[in-house]
Amino acid sequence: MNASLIAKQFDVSGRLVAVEPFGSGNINDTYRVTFRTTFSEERFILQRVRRNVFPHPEYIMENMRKITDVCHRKLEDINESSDRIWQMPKIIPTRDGKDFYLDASGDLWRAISNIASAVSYEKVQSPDHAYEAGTVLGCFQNLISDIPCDGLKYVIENFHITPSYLDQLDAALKTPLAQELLEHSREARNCLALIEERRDFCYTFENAKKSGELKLRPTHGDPKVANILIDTATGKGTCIVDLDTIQPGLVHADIGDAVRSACNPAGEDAIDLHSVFFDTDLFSAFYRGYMRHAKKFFTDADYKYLFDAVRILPLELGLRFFADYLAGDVYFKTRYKEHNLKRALVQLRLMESIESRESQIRKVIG
Ligand code: GN1
Ligand code: MG
Repeated sequence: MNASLIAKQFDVSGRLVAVEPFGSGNINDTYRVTFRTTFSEERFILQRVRRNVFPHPEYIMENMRKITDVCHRKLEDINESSDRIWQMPKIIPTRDGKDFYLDASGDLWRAISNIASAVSYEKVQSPDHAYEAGTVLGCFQNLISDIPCDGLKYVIENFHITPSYLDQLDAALKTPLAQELLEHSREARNCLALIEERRDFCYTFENAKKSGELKLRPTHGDPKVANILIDTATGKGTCIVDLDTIQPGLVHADIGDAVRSACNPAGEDAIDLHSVFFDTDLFSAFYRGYMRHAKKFFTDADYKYLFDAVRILPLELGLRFFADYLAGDVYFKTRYKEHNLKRALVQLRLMESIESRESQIRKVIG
């Protein structure tokens, strides 16, 4: 079924005038839809959720309903006295009152409100932008920090469990395709070596959970700068979007993921590897913004593991891209032949830059 027919299943008034591909997600198909009436226009975001990545897409909607209801309620109060109007998209129901639409082939489609007058960027723009990204993530985590984890579904099993990606790598390495790719590419062999040298480090957070030092909390799962909206009128962060991966996890995965994105000015798709580095000024700005809100729920153990979080997330994402490259690009959408390999190289370069700046980063953390 095509996106236009699906768009009409949602409860929006007026006539459908446009359905355009939207955003740059690596997983789902996203469209911006416009409906018009005689006197107004309504735009919303329509998405088809990829079933090979999210085996139970209805869990996403269950979590999203829970989280957005809590956040909308709290934001009504907070916005009375905050330095900005915090926003959060809402689910637009189908014409028969459901939170999603299942098409004939069983794919889940959902519609969410468009946050107008706000933009997001693929790459970090400035220290002010990094500060806003930190502020938005800290505010969001603080808002959801008292939601009990046992009321949330796991939408992706083993998401951000770093050793599980080592397992995926090991499984891929056993295939003839992976062996052939490795034989023909020195870059691929370099990637593998960088990961192998850090195999033990991959267990850091699983060990901290097992020992009881770090506890599960509700997390966003994908807080890269492209998912942080900035108000075009004020330049302030207004909300975090892409609520697909909300589930119990460690806030450290969110921090590391946001930082690997907000402190790499060259971006995830950098062509020239030499342009990739970890910018400690951007980190310092991000951290200041983040702590404005996060200090309300942070524990001593949370502080203790911050540097490891910053170091492990680019390693984990590099490992994920690399394992997918060796498996024949089955998970992330790719735009050219060695896209996943190039993405992996960028993340691993960033990780090396983080390692070489460890003392500066620790100084910022304090
Ligand atoms: C994927 O599709 P998108 O862009 O929202 C991925 C994230 C990665 C990100 C890297 C469910 O997110 O974990 O950090 O690509 N999402 C999933 O750009 O795996
Ligand atoms: Mg996402």
